[in-house]
Amino acid sequence: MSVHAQTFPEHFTFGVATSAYQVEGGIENDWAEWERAGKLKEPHARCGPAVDHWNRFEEDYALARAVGATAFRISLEWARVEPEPGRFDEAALEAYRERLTRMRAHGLRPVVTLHHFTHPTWFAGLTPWHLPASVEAFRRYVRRVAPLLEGLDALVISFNEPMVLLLGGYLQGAIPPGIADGPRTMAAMENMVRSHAAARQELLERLGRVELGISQNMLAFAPDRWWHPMDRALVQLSAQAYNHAFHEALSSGKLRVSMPGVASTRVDIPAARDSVEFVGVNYYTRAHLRFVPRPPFIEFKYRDRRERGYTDIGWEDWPEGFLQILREVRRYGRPVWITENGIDDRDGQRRPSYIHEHLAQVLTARAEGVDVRGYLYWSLLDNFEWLEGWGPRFGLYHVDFQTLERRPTPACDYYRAVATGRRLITPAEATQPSAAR
Ligand code: IFM
Repeated sequence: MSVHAQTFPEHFTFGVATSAYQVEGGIENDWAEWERAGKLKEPHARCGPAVDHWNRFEEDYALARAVGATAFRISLEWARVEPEPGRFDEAALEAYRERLTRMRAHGLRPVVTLHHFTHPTWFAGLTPWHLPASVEAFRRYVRRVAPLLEGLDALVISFNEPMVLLLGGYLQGAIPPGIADGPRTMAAMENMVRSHAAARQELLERLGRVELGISQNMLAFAPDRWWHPMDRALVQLSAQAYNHAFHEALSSGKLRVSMPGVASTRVDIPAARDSVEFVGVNYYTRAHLRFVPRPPFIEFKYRDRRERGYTDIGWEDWPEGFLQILREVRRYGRPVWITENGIDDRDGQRRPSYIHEHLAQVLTARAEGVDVRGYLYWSLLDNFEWLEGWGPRFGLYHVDFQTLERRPTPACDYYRAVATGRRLITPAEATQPSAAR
């Protein structure tokens, strides 16, 4: 790699990512209900106080600055803001405004997700995503939170990983609201696209301009049997449906999904056309797909074909797939933000090289002309990992889940060295005294 290709320009942003339910603590929403129903892998696990970010936000902003971050991704918890339909909690709104203002004061650009998997407890009963009323419910919420963003130059993400919610919550029934129905999944997807467009209108009305996108979980798909035509066909269909259909709808206004025997839709939503300023990519791993001759016709596997060793959550460590995805999103002709990338690494030893190898792919993509503007590491802190509960550890900072003490992992020094030095160095180089200069 040339010296130029190893360097991040001044305007490239390094940051960290979190989400409300996973870190704040004390939230009553549909996930808290799901936990009480014993539906996590470990049926007694609870998110509860999470890692108390709600009270420790100043400390956490300082921790982010200490690793060289200049952007901080949070999400607003809809359930805090609108605990009953149409009743907004002014104190919660004020508390979020204070947190965003303090974030700015710490020198961190806010990256604000409006929806990160969770809902107020009333949502699924009254306006679940498969009903058109969900669009007006989301619009009403966004109208009330839009003023919080005034004057902050925030990057705004309408939905985090909508396909994860749709697959898990509407097609498989494994996460709230626990529906397992193909046509409802497609109706929900359409309404989420419409809701993004509605959110955009509300934000523009209030703020005049907005930098808006979604954060899409993108998998590098591969055929389980490279020679098998059905496995290869599944890769094409899945990449289109899972990785691209949402991005494409927000670019062209045309929502197209075709997963024969599973779920399909074809609908034009003109309000969604050109409705993003950036493309948000969450990249973690590769997935191998195998055709099976019975519903749902797909088997999904993580393989370790290069023998790098699975990450602790059991995912393949496949940095090459990151480049593949970055090349693919160039087609949208928009700046790209890596809104998440990270590793569950429970002893923290492997994280520096994971970051190094993934940032190398970002630099290669940039050298090829992909306009990647920023990288937000998932996550600043160890936190609550949904169905997996408290096992996984993605944090730059290790959190003692009893005392909530935050302790740096080796990746903190590494990330700071790269983010402040603006040059991709190896983890070994970062331990040498001159590294961060
Ligand atoms: O923790 C999640 C996050 O909420 C969404 N993206 C993937 C992360 C790791 O699984």
